[in-house]
Amino acid sequence: MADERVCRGCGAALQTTDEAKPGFVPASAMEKENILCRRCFRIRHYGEFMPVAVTEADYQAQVARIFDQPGLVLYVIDVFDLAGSLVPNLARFVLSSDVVVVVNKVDLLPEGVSYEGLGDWIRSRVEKTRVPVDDVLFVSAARGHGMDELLQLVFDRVDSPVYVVGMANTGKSTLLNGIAARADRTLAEPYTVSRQPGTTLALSELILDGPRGPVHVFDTPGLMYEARVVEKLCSDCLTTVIPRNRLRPKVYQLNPEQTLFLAGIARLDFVRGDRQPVVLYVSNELPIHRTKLSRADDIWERHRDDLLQVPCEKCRPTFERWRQYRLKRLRRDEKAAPGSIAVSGRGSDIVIPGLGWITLSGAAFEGVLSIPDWLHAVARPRLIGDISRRVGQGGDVL
Ligand SMILES: Nc1nc2c(ncn2[C@@H]2O[C@H](COP(=O)(O)OP(=O)(O)OP(=O)(O)O)[C@@H](O)[C@H]2O)c(=O)[nH]1
Ligand SMILES: [Mg+2]
Ligand SMILES: [Zn+2]
Ligand SMILES: [Zn+2]
Repeated sequence: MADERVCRGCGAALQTTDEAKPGFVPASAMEKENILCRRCFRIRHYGEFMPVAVTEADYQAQVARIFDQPGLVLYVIDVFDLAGSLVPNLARFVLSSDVVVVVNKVDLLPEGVSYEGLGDWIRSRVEKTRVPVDDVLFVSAARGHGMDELLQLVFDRVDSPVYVVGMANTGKSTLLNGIAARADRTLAEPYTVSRQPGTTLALSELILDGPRGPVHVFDTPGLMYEARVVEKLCSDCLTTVIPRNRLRPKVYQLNPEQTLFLAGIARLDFVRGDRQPVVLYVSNELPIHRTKLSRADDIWERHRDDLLQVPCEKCRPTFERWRQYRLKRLRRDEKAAPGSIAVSGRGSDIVIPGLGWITLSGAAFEGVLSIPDWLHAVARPRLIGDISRRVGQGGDVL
């Protein structure tokens, strides 16, 4: 595995014959020691991106190694897109391994989040896919939070391999670069990281010199999965939609018959109920537009470019068809109707995977949430307790 003939950045086998295929380098470059393929070179230096889809069959062939040589699986989850982070059919590969769910990108979470509540919710969602979870860790691979604790787990694995596994774009390569840096292992070439999914193409091995002996850690390619916000948007749109900094909650005091547009990606109609605060946890850059329910269709028809902005014209065709959920705060004895989302009397977070979430307070609410038809919204107990308290803590009241 520690073969010189693979690209240090993405794991692709190096070749000099086909420029269009992964792993291409000009023949003259083959003489060097730590070789970076041309694609990695361009991603790093020019921010160009040439996504390469790892097919499911290819992917499974690669992760089959985990089944043959069990060890510690670090299952990396994007805290912003749990649904889009669950690897289909992972269970059968990891049954004999220890699985630690590594919830990444927590630097983006607003202050005041209940990590316990979030951890329980994530654990239960992962366990529903039959993957046994030994532990849940919260990290920011990019900013370092939680990485020391993670490194201790890794250093303990002197007798079996460690695999960093997860869907494309969850931050696996960033995590490995962070582990290497913390383990005082200077990489001649860091693993290639990019804003778009489909960066790492094959397994690549990193040998750490731990206090108890050498540890073998593997970066793995991420599986692509089309029904995710991150795979439907161009690089420009992603700059607006994917948060880059800690979220600042936006609090809207809404009256019935008002609508909120979360760019041109989601629409919340508040049809009936009590005036109440509605809190948005989305990228600070995402354009939000509040209007009367009676004007909302007109905004959608005529103001996508100036008011809603994202998705851009090029990305728009995949965002034309909506899926609609009825949202309703239920009374105690009431059951949710099919196709609807129940809001608890204690308040709920309505999660839109890859975009963020909307917190409803639990006051009387009836409305409709519209999102693209390839996405699925879910409700979870709210992560942040008292909304009115939040307002004083850096939230914007609008
Ligand atoms: N805010 C934040 N962004 C992160 C963090 N870790 C990774 N990212 C970003 O997530 C994106 C994907 O990171 P990668 O490390 O390339 O993800 P990957 O899982 O290796 O992706 P593939 O190789 O495509 O499977 C990049 O834009 C990273 O900067 C983090 O801790 N916080
Ligand atoms: Mg990667
Ligand atoms: Zn490469
Ligand atoms: Zn776009």
